[in-house]
Amino acid sequence: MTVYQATTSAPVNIACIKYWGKRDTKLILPTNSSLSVTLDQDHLRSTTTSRADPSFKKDRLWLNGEEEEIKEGGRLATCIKEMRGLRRQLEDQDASLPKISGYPVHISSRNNFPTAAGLASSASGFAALVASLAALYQLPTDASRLSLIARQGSGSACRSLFGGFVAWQMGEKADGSDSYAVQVAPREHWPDIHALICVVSDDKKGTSSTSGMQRTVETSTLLQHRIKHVVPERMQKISEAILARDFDTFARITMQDSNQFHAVALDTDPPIFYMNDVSRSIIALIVEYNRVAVANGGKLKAAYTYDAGPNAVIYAPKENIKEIVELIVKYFPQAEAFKDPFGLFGTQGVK
Ligand code: 2P0
Repeated sequence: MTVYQATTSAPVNIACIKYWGKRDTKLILPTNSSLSVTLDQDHLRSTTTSRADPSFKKDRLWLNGEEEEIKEGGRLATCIKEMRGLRRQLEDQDASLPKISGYPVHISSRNNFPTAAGLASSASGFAALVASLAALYQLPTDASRLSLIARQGSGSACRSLFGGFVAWQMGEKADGSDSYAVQVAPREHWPDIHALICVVSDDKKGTSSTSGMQRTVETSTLLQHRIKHVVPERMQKISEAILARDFDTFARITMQDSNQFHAVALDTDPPIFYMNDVSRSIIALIVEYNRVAVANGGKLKAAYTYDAGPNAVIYAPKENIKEIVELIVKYFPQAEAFKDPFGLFGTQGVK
């Protein structure tokens, strides 16, 4: 008997220009474009196995070994339905293909890092889900095409289908057909950039991104300014900086955009705080590190960025990483304790 099963994995991505706000909550269409770096370390990935079998009674999904309900009309159901639809189209065109689109699927997904700690588990999770169904159904793997479906699982997931430097173009159409991810440059274009992840806390975050960003859309006037007058130019400038391997500009824009995202969260009613005192101390440390470099006639040496949680991600050229780790361990001696449990503290290559 033929077994129809496929396993794939997808990495976490960390945004330099942040996605925060939807203009369509069902299709997950954003209020601004965003840009991220896909991490290429083995220990920041979701790995997903999908299996189609006529003996299964219904579609089921397990996340880190715990079964999750696949709610009708929900994000998981939408992604599975869309992928199944693409398989059905292939089967309609080619009668020799086995009709596995009619079989229920069982899906098992595992993250090798703490879920919901502001480390974008939904991004790698939905990207791995879509990639694994694409492999199961033997669909042509055009990553931008798949990103349209991963986007409907979780917005940031569309960016994890590519390695390297990735833009999610917000698009204009009401049906979302032009809201997908494209690769700005592959990892090999700029291998010198590394990401250092400092796990300040691995607790589940207080306000989920989905509900937090909707509250921001409804209440923040600063968000409207950001959408119209800030992000379009930053997308352009940071893309140029990546293509030119200009770390100074890349770092400046990355830090500005992290700051504005957290300002927009604070401008939400009621306000949302994702960073804590340790997060802010790490910002102060990086600001001082850069200030000294510039005062000595040099350029910026590191850039911090924070997502919907307190953990710091620091981008820097490889030659600076050792010095930055030493600085952090000096000022945050407890950082040593973070090294082992999840292996997240250390240099992370980016793909
Ligand atoms: C980002 N974040 O661009 C931004 C920065 C968090 C801060 O994408 O509702 O989990 O599933 O589309 O993708 C978090 O948002 O939200 C996010 P949904 P998602 O990475």
